[in-house]
Amino acid sequence: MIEKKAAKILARAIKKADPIIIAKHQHPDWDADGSAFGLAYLLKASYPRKKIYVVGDRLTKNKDFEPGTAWESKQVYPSTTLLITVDTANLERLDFKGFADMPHTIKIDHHPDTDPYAQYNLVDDSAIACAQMIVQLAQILKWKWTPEAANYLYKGILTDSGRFLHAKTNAETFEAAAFVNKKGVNFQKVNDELYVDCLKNRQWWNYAFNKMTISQQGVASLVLLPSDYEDRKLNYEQIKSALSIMSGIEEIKIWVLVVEWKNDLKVSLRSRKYDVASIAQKYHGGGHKLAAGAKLETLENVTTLVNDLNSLIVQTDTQSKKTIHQPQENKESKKHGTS
Ligand SMILES: [Mn+2]
Repeated sequence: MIEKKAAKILARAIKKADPIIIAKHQHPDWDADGSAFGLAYLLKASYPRKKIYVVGDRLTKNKDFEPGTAWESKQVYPSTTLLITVDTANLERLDFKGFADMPHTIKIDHHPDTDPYAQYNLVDDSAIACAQMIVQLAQILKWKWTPEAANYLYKGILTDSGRFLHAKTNAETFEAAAFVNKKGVNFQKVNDELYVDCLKNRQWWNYAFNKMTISQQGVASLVLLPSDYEDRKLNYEQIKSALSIMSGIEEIKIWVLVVEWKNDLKVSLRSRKYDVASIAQKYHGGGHKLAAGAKLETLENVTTLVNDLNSLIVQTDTQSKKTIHQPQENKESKKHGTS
């Protein structure tokens, strides 16, 4: 839950600011896009005279709050410029080049605050989605609502919570969802927009599922190369969505997706139980205990990575067998989610 004191600090900074630039992480997901646009529509409704921009890649063709091409190359920003970043844990991942030139910066995020890069860092890592935090801020600060703001923020909550299934989903999540519903969200419509898929994507999943391999210990791995996706006219998000075909399968304890994209080997690691972040750290990555990301240097490293994950399963299972007769609450799994 966001403290009133923290919300007031944000409100004071916003009152003094013009323009306000809202930035998010590279390759935005719906929580990043939803938080950024949700916040932009709320601020525009509440402070109609302020200039508000959303920078970086977008998930849709929405042209609102576009900064124009000149903006990012601008040498001097007015001293009243405020940058608000959403859903972005590390500065390295921020989809905005002008950070160093920003006179005022605020970070609003729900990941562990390992990189407090802004002048003010409003972080709640108990929140399932950054969008949930924006809804709470709007409630505390009594911002004006529009149906667009409500729809964008609901998409962030719905996707980061895995449709209200992931570990950190709680009463606050449902309260935020109920609140945006009263502000104009049509649950059915949003669900159809996000989850009704096209045949091309399902055929891609089918192809990917057949390419997946599973180790004896239960590590599923899927390596997707340009030769796999080039002829299919898929964007990065669509390619990466193949990660989800490996989830929710009893025999698969850890699942790994490696995508070769623009000369990078991007790795996504997921599990229901095992601390995959500890392995991700070995491979230029990190993240949550059950959902982490990494980068590989060569394709040969996939074997090493899978071996490390096999060992992680064996070690964790041996450890839990040893401690089985002294039951204790697993605090770790409560602290970390899969957002
Ligand atoms: Mn998020």
